[in-house]
Amino acid sequence: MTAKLREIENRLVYMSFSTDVLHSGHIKMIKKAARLGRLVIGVLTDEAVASYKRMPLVPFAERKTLFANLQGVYKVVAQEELSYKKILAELQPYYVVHGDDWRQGFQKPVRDEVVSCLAEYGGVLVEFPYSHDEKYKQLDGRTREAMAMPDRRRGRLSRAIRLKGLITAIEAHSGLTGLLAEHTVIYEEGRAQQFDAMWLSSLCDSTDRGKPDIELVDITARLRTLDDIMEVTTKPVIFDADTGGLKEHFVYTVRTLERMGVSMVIIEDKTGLKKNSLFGTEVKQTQETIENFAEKIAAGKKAQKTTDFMICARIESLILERGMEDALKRAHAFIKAGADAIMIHSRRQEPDEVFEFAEKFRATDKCTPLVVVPTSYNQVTESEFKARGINVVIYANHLMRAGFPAMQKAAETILRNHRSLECDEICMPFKQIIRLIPAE
Ligand code: SPV
Ligand code: MG
Repeated sequence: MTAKLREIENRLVYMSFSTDVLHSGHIKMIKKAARLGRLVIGVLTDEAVASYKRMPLVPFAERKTLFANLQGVYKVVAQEELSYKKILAELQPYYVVHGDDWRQGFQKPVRDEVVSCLAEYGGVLVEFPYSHDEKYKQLDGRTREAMAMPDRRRGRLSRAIRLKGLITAIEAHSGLTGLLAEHTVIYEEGRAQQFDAMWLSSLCDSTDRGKPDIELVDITARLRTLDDIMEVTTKPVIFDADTGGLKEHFVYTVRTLERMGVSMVIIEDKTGLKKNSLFGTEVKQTQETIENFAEKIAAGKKAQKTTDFMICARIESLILERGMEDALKRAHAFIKAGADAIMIHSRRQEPDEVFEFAEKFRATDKCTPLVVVPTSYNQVTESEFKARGINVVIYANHLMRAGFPAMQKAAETILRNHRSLECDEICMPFKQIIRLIPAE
């Protein structure tokens, strides 16, 4: 064999994969790529996949094994970032192979970076035509359906917190708002930005029914809303269970939520007639004793059947102006009773007290997830929360608050004009609204 031939055969060819499902289209591409030289497959780590699309269904180790056992694959490596920059600098492959679909759309910035990395050392980009086969779309649909099943959905919240450090949740109070939470996506620097989870707010569920947020909308009614949302979505759910009710009732709530696939229930340490926290001390609200609330948490933990269901204790000491020491004392006591996470709530305009709590809490507890609801101190960005040791940011009422003024304006516009023509410009075209719900 001539030296030239050997050199050609030994050329490294690099392809990167994030897919959960390997189909014949991928196999075809892999076969073609393997003919170019020694094929190295970069498998995106779970962290990398979660950071730019959704949580992977199949964990990294399994995806890696899958590729390692394919014919024509020389080696499998971990690609730790969406960007190819680091891995290309390390491997310096002669070829990078990709489908041509990334020439446009949100992956273009990633492609542009690959092109400039290859130019630095004279590498070549090979793009194979991307296959838009209907059957691959169906496969993807089936993967999504599997993600909606309770056992698949439930554990994804704690996994996402572990992988990403900080996750976000947006409120949903109906099937339609659930669809928005599920599908709203924006593209930024080659990444698809979307919400990780949904918040089943008691405030929004009550408001949507024209009722006050005082546990009047009971758990049976709340479960109806939950089921409507779960029917049309796949993302993990954080359920606002108010005070959790009586300990004897809470154990049933835990089992039901767990069975339905909810990932986390949050209960607040109040007793008696619960009022919304944003009222603070303007209304009469009573905080539960540490002992009683700890007992409720312990009973809930004992009742659950799986290991991935989380009970989060929500502390109202700052809302009710009971002080930082009380909030911290409660946090430690509730964790001792079995709480898997702590939500610290505040209604101040400034984040100072939440930051102080996080700092003091993290001084002794590095790992219990911390949850915040920054409705009033909404100037803080997600990256700042992350830097301060917060793990879950809940946007608790924004779809409800955005929807109501739009509906009110439409109603007033019709009344003012005695017809609906003028209203059209603020309404979604009816041709679009009938397509809003995806057909089976
Ligand atoms: C809710 O959304 O129902 C909450 C958060 O419990 S708050 O309204 O801020 O109390
Ligand atoms: Mg609530």
